[in-house]
Amino acid sequence: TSAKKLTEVSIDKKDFKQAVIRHLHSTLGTDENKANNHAWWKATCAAMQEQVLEGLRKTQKTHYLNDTRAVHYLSAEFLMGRLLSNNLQNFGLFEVAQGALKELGVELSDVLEEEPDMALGNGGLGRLAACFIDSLATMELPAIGYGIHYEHGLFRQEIHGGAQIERPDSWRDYGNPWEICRPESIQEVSLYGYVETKYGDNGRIHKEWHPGAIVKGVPWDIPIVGYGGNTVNVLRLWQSQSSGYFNWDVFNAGGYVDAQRENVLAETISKVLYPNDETEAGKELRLIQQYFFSSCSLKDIIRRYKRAHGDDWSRFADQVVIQLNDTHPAIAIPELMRILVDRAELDWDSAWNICTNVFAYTNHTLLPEALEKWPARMFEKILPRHLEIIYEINHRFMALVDKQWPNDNAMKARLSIIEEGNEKMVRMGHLSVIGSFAVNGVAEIHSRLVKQNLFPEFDQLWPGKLTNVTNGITPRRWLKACNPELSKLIDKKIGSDWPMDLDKLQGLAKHADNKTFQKQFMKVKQANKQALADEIKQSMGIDVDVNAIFDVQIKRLHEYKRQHLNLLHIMALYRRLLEDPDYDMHPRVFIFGAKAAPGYKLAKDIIFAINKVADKVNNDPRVNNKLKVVFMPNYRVSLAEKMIPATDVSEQISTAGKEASGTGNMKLALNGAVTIGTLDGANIEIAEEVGDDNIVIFGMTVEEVEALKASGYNPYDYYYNDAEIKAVLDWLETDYFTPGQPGALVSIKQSLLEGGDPYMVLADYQAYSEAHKVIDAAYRDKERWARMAIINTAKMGKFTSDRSIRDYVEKIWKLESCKVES
Ligand code: DL6
Repeated sequence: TSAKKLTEVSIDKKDFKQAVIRHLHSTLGTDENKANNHAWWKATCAAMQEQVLEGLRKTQKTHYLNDTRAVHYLSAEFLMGRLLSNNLQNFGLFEVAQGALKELGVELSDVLEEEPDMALGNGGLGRLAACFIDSLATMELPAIGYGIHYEHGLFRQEIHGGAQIERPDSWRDYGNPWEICRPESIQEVSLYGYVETKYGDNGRIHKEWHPGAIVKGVPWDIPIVGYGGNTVNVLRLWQSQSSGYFNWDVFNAGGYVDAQRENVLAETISKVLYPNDETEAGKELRLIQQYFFSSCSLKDIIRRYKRAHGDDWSRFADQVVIQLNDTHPAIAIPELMRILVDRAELDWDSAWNICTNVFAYTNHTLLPEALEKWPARMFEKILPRHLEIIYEINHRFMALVDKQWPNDNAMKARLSIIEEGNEKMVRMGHLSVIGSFAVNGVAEIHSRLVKQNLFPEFDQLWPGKLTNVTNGITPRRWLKACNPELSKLIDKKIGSDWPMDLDKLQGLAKHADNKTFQKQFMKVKQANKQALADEIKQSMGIDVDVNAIFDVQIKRLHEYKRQHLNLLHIMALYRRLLEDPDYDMHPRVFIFGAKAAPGYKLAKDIIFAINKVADKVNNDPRVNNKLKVVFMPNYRVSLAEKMIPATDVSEQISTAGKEASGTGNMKLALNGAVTIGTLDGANIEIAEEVGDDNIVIFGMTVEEVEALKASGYNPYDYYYNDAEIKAVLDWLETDYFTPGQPGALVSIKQSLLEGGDPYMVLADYQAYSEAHKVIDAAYRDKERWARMAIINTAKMGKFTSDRSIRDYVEKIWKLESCKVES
């Protein structure tokens, strides 16, 4: 492979060892005798970074000399996780580093544990961005990721007395060895102020924005190493800093406190990641964050373009495509218009023509609370010129709507960027669709629903603009690196080129009935389960039996993802065991990992309930170790890497129509877990790939959900007609799980009854319970289960993020790969 080729020519064990020692001495000022694991980690990163930076230099030079068209992936989130292991793997240097450190008496696995996760994202959307930039570099495509250099990433979760407590995340407190500051590329961003209208000699109106504040955007570059190590792209993250312009005047005039206030505002912009995931975040600071990084990124893109093309804008759309990862960077659309019309003095139509050939937008959710809208009033205060531009875009768009649907005011109201109501709002989704040449959903069913339910008129207006690109995951991180033993087994069976061509895994299918291979495959699973069991014992003091079924639900905590459906079923199993100690079930360990948005009360209540039920069940001798419940705190990328290889059953149980795609479902199946899931998001496509025998599907379809809702869903029907549901919900009201605190878990019951059960948990309960019996029976048949697990791994080729990127390239970006000579 190219990784091997590069390794041969780049660095061997002896050189690597020398590089580590050199950095230990001259970068860190310590030596082999004094160094702790943290120092070894830093020295190893520095040794690796030498290789990485050489790759980066070559890549940038090649792209510049070839004047390549590039994609610019704008995302408010990049959930990168750890980089050392990934970079070693992608450069083909993992074993080299392992051997070098071993000779120094150091275990690479211990060193890897020193790295803090780079958690600059909430969940699926941010992790998708991280997988995509891995694939872009691997496929040698010219690409830059743009985002925010948050000082604090997603909060660290602690569990106290069963409840979630949020602690600040400080991923770069002791320095981050991968990032490079680029002061030479600092950008300035304006905020607030007012707009002056000027009339030129030629009668042309010119708008001048007089900002009230200017902040600096300082770029930090993180090199992104493609598999094989040939292309090293960049993730550029912007940190906000005070520009000093205004505060000096204020300061000199004696306004010390005011001057300081401006500093604080400027530095607050990139201080923290909003910890929301599909919940509302309508805060002024968030809009400022969005504008800040969009504006810095655009100016950076334009600077680079101008270096090659000067003031000739005619080729801009040929060279530049900008992908908006959700609506968070949608403000880039009016920002580009502002730059083109106010600064470059292009006429409106030419500017709009450039814009609408540059931007493309990905939608990641249909949940109304996650569709961004900003009060026009807030816009006027922070970005007065942008609001004018949005009005102008809308005015022209309304004329188009009138042409298509003459005199239809209801249609205009529906399609307008401006939502009229008590408070005028700017709809960022509408702005994104109108300003982009392509819009995609993230799984077949989601893209269909985007067309049918979210933007049907836009689909009529611009047939073909709305499309689908099913999500994917990088198999380098999510199989090769996180599951080394399975990877080695696969290498032996089908060769080692599957990480670049995941369809090759198909080759495993023909061995799915082979007893020896089944044993080998399940032996790896058992060893991974043992490693996780050790981790659970060490971090939480809970003993779990590796012969039990490891049943895992890992994702953000949200009602639509229905962790509470899982919990109700666990309580029902517990109850069945108490009523009948011989209740026939294979031992199960239910394992959760989930963070709740700090302001999302019910989500936090569900975490609390899981922990309280876990306390009771795990300490009740009557269940005879048939049932265990584990909530692993602080779910994050590096924890996922340990949980996923050890999973038998993957819980993907969202209400049909609510989970846009899911990507955890893909990671788990790739590692040989069997899905219990609804017909939602990418589960549907996973089912198509693995076949009905190798997945357990249950519950209502989207159509059934819609029909039940239309007919007037009443959760009490299920409560009164299903004795188990009633008993379990009533149990929540007692103090059985919360001794001395009756009612501590009642909010869950309330939301499912008085609250109307918005995600139809009770309606799907029976089907879910039956589906678990199917899982139980399948697992007891060892050969059948091994076959199912192998087929899951074998059939995941479609879900490599390389395929997603290929789809983007063909359908949207029209990019060409560019070979970087090593
Ligand atoms: O597309 C990535 C990921 C999907 O896999 C999940 O199904 C979806 O819930 C998630 N969406 C978000 C939405 N956040 N906002 N806005 O994270 O995207």
